[in-house]
Amino acid sequence: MSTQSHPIAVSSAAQEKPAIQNPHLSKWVAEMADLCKPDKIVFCDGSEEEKKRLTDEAVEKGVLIPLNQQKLPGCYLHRSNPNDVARVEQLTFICTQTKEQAGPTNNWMAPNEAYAKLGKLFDGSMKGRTMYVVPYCMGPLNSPLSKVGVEITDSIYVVLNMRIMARMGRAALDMLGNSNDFNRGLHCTLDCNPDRRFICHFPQDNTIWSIGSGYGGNVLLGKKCLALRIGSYLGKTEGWLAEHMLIMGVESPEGEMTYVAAAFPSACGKTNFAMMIPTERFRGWKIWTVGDDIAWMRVGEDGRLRAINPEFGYFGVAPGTSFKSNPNAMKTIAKDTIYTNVALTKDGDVWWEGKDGEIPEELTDWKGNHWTKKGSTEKAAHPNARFTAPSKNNPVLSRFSEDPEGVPISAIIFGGRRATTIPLVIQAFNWTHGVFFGASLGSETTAAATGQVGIVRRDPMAMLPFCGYNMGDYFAHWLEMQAEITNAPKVFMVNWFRRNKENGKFMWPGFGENMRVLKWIVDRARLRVGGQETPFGWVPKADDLDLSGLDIDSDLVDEATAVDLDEWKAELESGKEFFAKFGEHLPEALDLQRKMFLARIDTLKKRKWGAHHHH
Ligand code: TSX
Ligand code: MN
Repeated sequence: MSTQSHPIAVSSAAQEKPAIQNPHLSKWVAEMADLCKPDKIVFCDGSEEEKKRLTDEAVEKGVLIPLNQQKLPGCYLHRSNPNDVARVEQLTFICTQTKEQAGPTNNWMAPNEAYAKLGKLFDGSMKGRTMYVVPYCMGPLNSPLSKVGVEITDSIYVVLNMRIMARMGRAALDMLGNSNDFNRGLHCTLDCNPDRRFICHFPQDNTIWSIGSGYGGNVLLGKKCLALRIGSYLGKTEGWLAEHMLIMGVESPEGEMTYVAAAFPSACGKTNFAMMIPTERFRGWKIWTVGDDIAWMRVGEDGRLRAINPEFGYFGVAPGTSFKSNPNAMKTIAKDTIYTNVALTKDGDVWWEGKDGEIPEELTDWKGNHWTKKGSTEKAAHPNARFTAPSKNNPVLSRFSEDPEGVPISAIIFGGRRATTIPLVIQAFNWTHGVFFGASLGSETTAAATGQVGIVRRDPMAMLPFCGYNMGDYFAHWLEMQAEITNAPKVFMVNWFRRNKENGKFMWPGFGENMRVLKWIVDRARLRVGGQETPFGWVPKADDLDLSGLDIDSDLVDEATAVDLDEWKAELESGKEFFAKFGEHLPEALDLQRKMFLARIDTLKKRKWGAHHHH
């Protein structure tokens, strides 16, 4: 059966040529149309005309609510189904030939079983609906690091979000040409019943099938599904890295630019860090955003690790975002933004917990119900409410964000939210030690809904929910990358969230003051500042961190940067169990790193090393 047997609507720009010239693409679209049986197929070209037409249709159908166009030009509100507000890890599957290939940290389904099970759900799922074919490119157009995907979806919301998050439409199709090398993504919203919700990845087929959800992380297939899960698998087979990292350029007052990539688990303020404005003391220093969530990194001709941001927009958490925490994000989302599950004010403005100013007396909450400051106990915005905004709105977007060669990475940072143990900043001794830092990454839970608050969850490289193959093999891939890199980035661990043991308060002011830490990192990466060797890595000496003008007690900074033998011993012992999960797949080098750490601690405990180094 061919696409001709279905009524086809094409948008204007595509009408000069046949809708799809690529034979592999037209064959696949025909097969998927055969399966889903839509009333109509629309090939998206990414044009302004198409955006307007789909936006109008979404408004008419109630999928989008126009916001106050004076205050928020080009902005709309979307309310999701209340049972469909976040990624669902228990319904996310890696469908490799064997369970072992998916590894102990992923849900696994055999590919044939998954195709059969989801095939039944997709069968006729688009009857009476329109099937949109959305070609897109992850990464700068025509960059050797970029990848093309095509998402088939029945959701206008998905099309309009994909348009912001990726280079979408005709340009991506032109880049693909007649190649068969594209990711095949199929999505159908169904009725958002969690019993019929599955997000299945077929790394060996470069295919994603997502059904039963309308929530971003599950349905904007270019992002977590392609750029991380499938991407990490492609990275392993093709010799590059797909990472859950922000990318930033750090510019000195002299105009020297240093690029840093950083992985943080959720609720650590990754987007805030990616758009950080240094405090007054660091006037002349500037942070430029290349990306806020995902980095694709490959060794360049020059032997350095080069990174691109595969995305074209920000899909960020709204609650907590304010002019105080992130002024650049507030400017980014002031126009052409789709808001999902935020609260609505009487005059068509948006609101969420943690926004600047007074809490409004009355709102419409994220479910569309009347909400009052005095009478309501529930939150007005969903805690996972989102904004989808184009990166070109970001006032500090790096002018190299579209560089097809990628930016050269000098430092890699792993960060977590930890009340104890992990110092403000520590540098690994070498690449292998740095990979050990990443593999040991952990963060404390903040949302009460996900279980106990303050429990350390292991989240290696912040990739636990996003690694598309066996994570033990992923660690091995990281270690092997060293062979290709002649000029390896220096690796660091940071913790903005250490608390004072006596009063429980955060010891480090964070936010713009993180520039002080970043400067040390840049200077270390450029081999021009001192440090103190500890059994765990390099930490700044008292005078190495520039603390001038900082309104906190120097004892507190000492405490924030201190390392404690007993705390680390407990940390390393708790890591043993986690590493053991990977069995034979855990690289020997990582387990040896852990054991060497422990042996050093035992040696030093006999000599009371800690007495000189913490207070
Ligand atoms: O984003 C954060 N960053 C990185 C910013 C560049 N947050 C918010 C995390 C929630 C997503 C932080 N919170 C940071 C931080 O560096 N640090 C903290 C902890 C903290 C919170 C409040 C204060 C200080 C530290 N308030 C006062 O000191 C007044
Ligand atoms: Mn993320």
